[in-house]
Amino acid sequence: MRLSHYFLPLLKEDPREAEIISHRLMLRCGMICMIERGIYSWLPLGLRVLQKIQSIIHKYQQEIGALPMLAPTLQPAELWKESGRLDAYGKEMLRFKDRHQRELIYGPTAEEVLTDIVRRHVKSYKNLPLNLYNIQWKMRDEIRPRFGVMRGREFLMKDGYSFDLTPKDARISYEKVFQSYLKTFKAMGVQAIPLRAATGPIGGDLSHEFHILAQTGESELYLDQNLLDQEGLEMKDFEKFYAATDEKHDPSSCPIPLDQVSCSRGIEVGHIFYFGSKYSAAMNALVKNAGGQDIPLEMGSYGIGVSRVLAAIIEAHHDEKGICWPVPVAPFSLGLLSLGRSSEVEKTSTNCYQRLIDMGFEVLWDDTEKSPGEKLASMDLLGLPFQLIIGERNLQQGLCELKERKTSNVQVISLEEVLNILDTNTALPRFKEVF
Ligand code: P5A
Repeated sequence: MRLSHYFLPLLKEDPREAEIISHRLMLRCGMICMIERGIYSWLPLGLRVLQKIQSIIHKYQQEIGALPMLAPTLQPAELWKESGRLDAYGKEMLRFKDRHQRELIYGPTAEEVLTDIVRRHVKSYKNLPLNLYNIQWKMRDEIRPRFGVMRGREFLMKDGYSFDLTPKDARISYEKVFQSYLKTFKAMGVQAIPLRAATGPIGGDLSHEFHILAQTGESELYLDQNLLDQEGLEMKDFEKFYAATDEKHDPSSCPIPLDQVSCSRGIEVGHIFYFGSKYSAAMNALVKNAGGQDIPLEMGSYGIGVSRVLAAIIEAHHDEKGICWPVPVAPFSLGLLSLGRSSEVEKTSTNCYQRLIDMGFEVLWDDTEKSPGEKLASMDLLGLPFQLIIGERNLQQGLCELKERKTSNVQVISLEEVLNILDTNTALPRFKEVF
């Protein structure tokens, strides 16, 4: 992508309304634009990252056999009357009437919708287990939307729903999602810690939240210090460590010495629930078991805050100059900067851009008239993993600079060497067609 053909409204100054770094950087990089408190437009650069995050989610959902679908954003209030939660959600739920005076809501979550689909079409245990998920906009009329997309009113959520015959099978489904969420967040370049959590208006008695540790996190977490050193654990191993959100933490029944418990702040990027037959019994979603009896489905639901995790990734990956994107979620892998206006710089940059595109890399080429200083600063702000800098002086010796954004490590080498380094970097995504 040529910057001169792109829409990237960068801000030079820190916007005053932004209290935390991810919000500041998202605004400064032209990723989002607020249209109303807690409601944002996603500009081209922001959307690219959102799409990267979504493809990682799809990959790991597919791995556990969960099936993608798309539920509507609007739901009839009737369904929520059936489940008995219409009032429980209170003012967070946006309600309105259509022209026929039918009460509708903008879905804050979709347990009722999915229970309704499954009760219509699944009648036998032979069609189980089933795990359906979607990535869809949700609306929660938060009393205090803040920190940009971190706590929005309209936000993108991955929400999945599992259906099983028995509590034992349902727990297996829960554990599968638990495990796959750890992989999902890791693939996005962040470490998410699972903690025992309260279930709130979703219900049930088994629940875990997934948190990314960050000073700016809104949640207070109580963790066994040893948990932080662990890698590749299964759910049953995690259960051995004490990890609780502030709602669940109880110093009087904490099983480990309190001086071993560290209190940290975290951003809740995922939340999973096992609630058995809460919705299926209320909504009459029954299946026949092997003995021919109709019994209510055993269910769980599983959420990831897709737009929130994007902000959390920035909280975890930035420095004083701007964002440092982890490779898998970076909007482009590489920034190409042409410094100076000589025809040599122009010719080499054009050639280089074309070759990088042909190799399948996602490149953002700053081909604008801005000064070298400005180009370098905005590329650092944008935080693409690599920068390829073509400047007049180096070019006279047939050289250019390859800079790794995260480490600021610079190599002054020939263009062929740069292409070779990039070509052998297997972590960089390659595309046949660049969207
Ligand atoms: C699980 C999926 C649920 O709604 N029903 C379907 C269950 N869980 S949850 O914890 O309430 O939400 C899931 C995740 O959505 C993110 N989230 C938000 N992100 C941005 N702004 C908000 N206002 C907001 N509210 C929830 C969180 O990451 C949460 O874990």
